[in-house]
Amino acid sequence: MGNKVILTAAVTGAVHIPSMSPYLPVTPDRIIEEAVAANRAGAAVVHLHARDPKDGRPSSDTALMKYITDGVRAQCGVVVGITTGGAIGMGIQERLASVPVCRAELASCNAGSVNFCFSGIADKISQPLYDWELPFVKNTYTVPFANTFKDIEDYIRVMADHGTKPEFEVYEVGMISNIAYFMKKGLLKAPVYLQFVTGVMGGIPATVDNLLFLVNTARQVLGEGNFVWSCAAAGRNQFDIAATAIVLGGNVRVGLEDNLYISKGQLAQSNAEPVAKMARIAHELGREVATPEEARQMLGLK
Ligand code: KMH
Ligand code: ZN
Repeated sequence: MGNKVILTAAVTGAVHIPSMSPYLPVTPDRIIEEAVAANRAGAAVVHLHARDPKDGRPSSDTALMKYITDGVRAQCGVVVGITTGGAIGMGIQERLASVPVCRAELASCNAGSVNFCFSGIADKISQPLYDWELPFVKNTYTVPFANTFKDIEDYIRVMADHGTKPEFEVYEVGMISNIAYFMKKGLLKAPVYLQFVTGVMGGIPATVDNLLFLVNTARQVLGEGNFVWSCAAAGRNQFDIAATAIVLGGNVRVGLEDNLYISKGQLAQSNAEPVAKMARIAHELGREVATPEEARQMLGLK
């Protein structure tokens, strides 16, 4: 298994808005289709958010999230991960509510508070499709993404009670120490799963040096063998940083949550496209993609 790479498809997220791409999946059925197709293209894991089918706004509706996770599981064996980050502006309990309902194998667990700003999108959209879009993105200039120690502890406990493993979203290097704190407290079993989310405005920039810094810090703070890591890069550095992660022996997340483009100026027409591109790059670099079953073993899922 040592050589296998887990590809995660982050299918829709809660950053990009429908006006940015006609290919961003919004309805539950489209999200399901995209997740299943991403699995066929090589994704062992999918990371799922829900959106309101009427207008594509990020949604915390647990019935929607359950419909999506059940739909994906009915059609393929991919490892299903759900968001607990939700969208900027959602409440802490609101973001957590799908964990007991969906009982997914993985759920994101945001490892600290950070500014998470994408208000600049508003400058690029002159004719938004929906009224909610520009106020939503502009709001991220003033509202932080709060994840206190108490919040993180509550999330870890609720996930443990429902058979869900936390995927720690790490936006800044100091957040690795937050995870170490919960390991020392006995709330987490090794290996913990880290997703380095680079390139968010407010978090660590997506550079090769920073990725090395994150990986080396995790080795020092958590101890080699106590963690599995993956890397996502928001925006145009997605593929460069993902290729670097593959060379460094890590795992990779791509998908329309993080980047709407497949290459400079060219929109990706599906999540399967960036997944297939990463699978090709991994193959060329001598690493094959993990199956969902192999990913389960590597992540210590039951
Ligand atoms: N939408 C972002 C605020 C997660 O899924 O946990 C956070 C996010 C991370 O997407
Ligand atoms: Zn997400």
